[in-house]
Amino acid sequence: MKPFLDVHPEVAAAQAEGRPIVALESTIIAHGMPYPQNIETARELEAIIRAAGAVPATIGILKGRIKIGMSAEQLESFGQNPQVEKVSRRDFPLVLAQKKDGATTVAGTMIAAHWAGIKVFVTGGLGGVHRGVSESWDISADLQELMNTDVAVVCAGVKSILDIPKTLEFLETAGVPVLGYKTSDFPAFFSRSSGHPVLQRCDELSGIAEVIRIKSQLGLRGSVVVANPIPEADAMAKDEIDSVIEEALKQSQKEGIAGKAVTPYLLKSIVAKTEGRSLKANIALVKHNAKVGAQLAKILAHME
Ligand code: PSU
Ligand code: MN
Repeated sequence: MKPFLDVHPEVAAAQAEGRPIVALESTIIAHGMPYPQNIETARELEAIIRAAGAVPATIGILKGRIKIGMSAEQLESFGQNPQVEKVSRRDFPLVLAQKKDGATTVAGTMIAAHWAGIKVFVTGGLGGVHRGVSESWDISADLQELMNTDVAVVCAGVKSILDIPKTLEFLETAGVPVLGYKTSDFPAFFSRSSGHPVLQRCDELSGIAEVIRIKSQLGLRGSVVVANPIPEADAMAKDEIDSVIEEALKQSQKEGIAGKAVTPYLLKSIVAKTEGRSLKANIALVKHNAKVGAQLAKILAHME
């Protein structure tokens, strides 16, 4: 896969010296947040990771080349480009063959991070089993990637646009340990609690790093999910966000939205309906994840 990757010099230097690296996704920039907050956030995440003593590697595809870490201008190009494809596992060969631009999802970013030997990835929310799955069969490819690819993912749980209990059942079947950082309750993205338990609460990142290390030494493939709830001060009232999500779901069904368009449609609709309050919460939780992810990457780098 090396011939398809462009590793940014800052990332390459960190790799050569065994310094901690944190992967970041680009779908959150291109399809998850509006301009200009998407680009501002992408830049801030990189700054937070650097300040914590790790090296950020934002991953995406430009003209058919997989970028592991990007320059400021390259990052900016994801912010306002309506042509940029959303790239999950199935999309890599086509987007590379057509030399297109592509924003990598959680699954896509995990794949590329793994190719580049990066062990920790920070995002906002995972994809999962959609509500109404028995009709739509809509299950995010993120879940299969978590099952198969050995990259730890720091997230704030999943949005309740998804069926949270079914998503957790899938992860259990897939053999993915879901650890709660300072929580015993799987977080629901905008709110700190989904009402469903994680496998284990961990109050220390060193404990989480130990689980990741042993899992890898055992040769058990797949991810460890580090569920890090949104900070209390930034969390939204569950009632408010739940009713907005209900409305967005109904609207998407009425408009016949399907396939890879579903998640971006719902995200956009939620931002519009909350007049940006959800966007503020979204930005706060990813920043928090970036800080925790950088600390985790540092501990893991020391263990090696
Ligand atoms: N959930 C969010 N924000 C996001 C996404 C999901 O709260 O930005 C993005 C991620 O990139 C995730 C993708 O990997 O959507 C999942 O899309 P799908 O459901 O089509 O697999
Ligand atoms: Mn889907």
